[in-house]
Amino acid sequence: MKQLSDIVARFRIAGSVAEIAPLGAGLINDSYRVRTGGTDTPDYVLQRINHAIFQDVDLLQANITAVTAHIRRKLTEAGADDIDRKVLSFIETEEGKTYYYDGENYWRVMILIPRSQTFEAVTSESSRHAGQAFGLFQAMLADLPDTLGETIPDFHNMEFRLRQLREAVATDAVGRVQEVRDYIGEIEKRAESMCRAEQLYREGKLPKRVCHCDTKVNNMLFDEDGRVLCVIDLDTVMPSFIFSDYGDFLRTGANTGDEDDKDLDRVSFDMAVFRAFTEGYLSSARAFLKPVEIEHLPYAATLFPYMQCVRFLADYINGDTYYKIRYPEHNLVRTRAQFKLLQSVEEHLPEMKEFIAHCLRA
Ligand code: GN1
Ligand code: MG
Repeated sequence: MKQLSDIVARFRIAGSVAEIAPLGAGLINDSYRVRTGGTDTPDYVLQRINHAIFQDVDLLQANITAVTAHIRRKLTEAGADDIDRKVLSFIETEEGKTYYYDGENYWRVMILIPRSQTFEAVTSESSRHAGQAFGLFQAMLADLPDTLGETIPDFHNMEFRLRQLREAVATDAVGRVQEVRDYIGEIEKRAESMCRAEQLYREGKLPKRVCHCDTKVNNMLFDEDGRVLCVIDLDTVMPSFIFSDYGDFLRTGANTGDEDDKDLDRVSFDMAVFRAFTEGYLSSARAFLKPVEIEHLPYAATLFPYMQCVRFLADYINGDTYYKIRYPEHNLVRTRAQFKLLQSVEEHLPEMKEFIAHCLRA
């Protein structure tokens, strides 16, 4: 691989590179923080795009350019302050493109938003802000004139994810199926009810909207006061059901344990986070949501731990070809933790329904 500094040099950055160091905890792309010398030049984020997963980098970057330009326009129209901290800015190469191909890998560079922080966990207070921010993100993109392509086809299509798991089971490439039979059984038991969104879509009852599709907590930047500045990791912004953004935030934000917790006693669904996030989300999204979307929010809270469980398990059975792992059983540990979370969410379903009804009366 080429020197990272040679790659950065292809982009029109301000200042000179002082240091490049690994950044973040994503499971797909590799990110680096690029520190520049001097006090008046920004720092940057250099990212190696996972080209095996995002196969059409042109489409990917075109989506991101359309989305960030649209949000910037909306913020400007609304007279927002500090816009450069509220939307990502990508840097062009000498050839005027937003990515660089070195013959082997695809790279991109964006400005590192100053005085921002990421979290792996949230409080109920910050979840309220996050809910509002995602509602706003969807609202701002509701009138995006460009049609976005699917950067990963069928990304949050539950029927498709189940088909992938079933294929993995049938192939049993590395002989792991036997040890996970119980999980496969639990997944199959719920399969039909979890495909409710696709069913409603086919019946013409449920719309697709532009969604972020990876609203896990560490994909947003918070300011010093715990308010959401900006949503990052825009690779999966594409048309989907609003359940994607609502559900995936709760999957990560309302988990009292970690996504890959080995101690299942730590994993449960935090209703205080659920309540705060839901209130925040409804405050900015209620105006454009259809009744069928609101009615299925509790379903969305179950769908994402379930889908993630299916995806982690399929990857485990396939021999760990998709997600970065840190140890051989990692995807199995993740599967177990997501399943435990799912069970906890299921126990809270009546309470969630009641809370949403209460929000709508308020
Ligand atoms: C991946 O890139 P990252 O780590 O934010 C994945 C999400 C999963 C998540 C699980 C493109 O997100 O869909 O929910 O891991 N992204 C892709 O932690 O598959
Ligand atoms: Mg990420």
